[in-house]
Amino acid sequence: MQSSALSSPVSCTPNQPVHRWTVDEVLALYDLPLMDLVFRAQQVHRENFDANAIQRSTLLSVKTGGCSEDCSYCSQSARYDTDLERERLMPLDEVVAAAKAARDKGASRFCMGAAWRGPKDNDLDKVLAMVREVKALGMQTCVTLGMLRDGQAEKLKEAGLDYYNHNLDTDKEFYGQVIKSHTHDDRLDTLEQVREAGINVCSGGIIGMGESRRNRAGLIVQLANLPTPPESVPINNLVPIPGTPLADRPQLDPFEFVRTIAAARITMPGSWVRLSAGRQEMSDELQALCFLAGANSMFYGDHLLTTGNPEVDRDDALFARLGLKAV
Ligand code: SAM
Ligand code: DTB
Ligand code: SF4
Repeated sequence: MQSSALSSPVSCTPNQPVHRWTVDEVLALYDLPLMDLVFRAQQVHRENFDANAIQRSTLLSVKTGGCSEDCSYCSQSARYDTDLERERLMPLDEVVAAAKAARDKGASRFCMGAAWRGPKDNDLDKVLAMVREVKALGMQTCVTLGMLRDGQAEKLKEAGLDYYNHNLDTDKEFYGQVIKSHTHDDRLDTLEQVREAGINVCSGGIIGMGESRRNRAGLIVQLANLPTPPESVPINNLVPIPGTPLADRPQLDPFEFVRTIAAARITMPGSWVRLSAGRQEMSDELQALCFLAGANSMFYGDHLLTTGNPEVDRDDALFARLGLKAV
């Protein structure tokens, strides 16, 4: 007779991914005919989620521009001439008013972003007050503040933070071609601190930066093979920003974006996959295809951090046309 461990088809130990993906396996997903890939992603999606429910987060840039880092895609790096007005940390009352407005329009999560390499302790204290007050409105809270130092994640957890966003952005191989002021390992280190503090992890990447399909597959593998995959996986399409080194990158085939969503869905079946930056330029039909491929989260509100997002009325009309419900 087999032992129960042997007879069990997958050993699903907490904190262990069900399957360790290889880059070749994920490349094989990318290489499937699109209809087969989307069908498979939709099957996985339906086994794990309500296929008609989309989670909506609203973003607010609480500290804009003047960032020390050199991320080649970013409007907020002080190293590039991007025409962006640098702003100080927003006052608490303005942040709370924006969160209330987002809640009243139907967002379930409020995500506050700061253009920092990482927060200084006195800035962190101000963000902790924002987290407490937004949480008190009954919303889920998320912040993205850059790299964290020892003890900072614990303070965020104590303040009631639900999610910390920190993207791997691209795979380890391509990372140094896009960002030189910090490393992929630095990003992993912060993700570990967030996880250890008991905060949900939000981590994804950007596609369309000139990376290869292998790099895209590598990013998906690195996210899926984390000791625990991120609860939330934002997939951003590069928004080209004049003045940045990536301003003139040619547009990627939109179906490659759909394939990336599908690969994220199949490899991270229990994660919320977010259709993120770049949505303003997408047709309603392309967005519907992304939902079919397993995206079930989006940024909702007229702005991302420094660039536009579809207007709330357009999104509401899309939800009505597709019979989607917000969660
Ligand atoms: N400074 C913090 C950090 O780097 O984690 C938080 C803010 S940063 C703007 C958050 C994320 O926005 C980046 O990791 C990147 O994935 C995304 N992002 C920034 N600029 C973008 C662009 N032009 N197009 C697409 N995504 C972008
Ligand atoms: C994420 O993955 N995308 C959001 C959020 N996390 C912080 C940011 C997108 C930024 C797009 C460019 C901008 O508006 O500056
Ligand atoms: Fe700074 Fe974040 Fe922009 Fe990089 S992505 S330049 S760390 S704000």
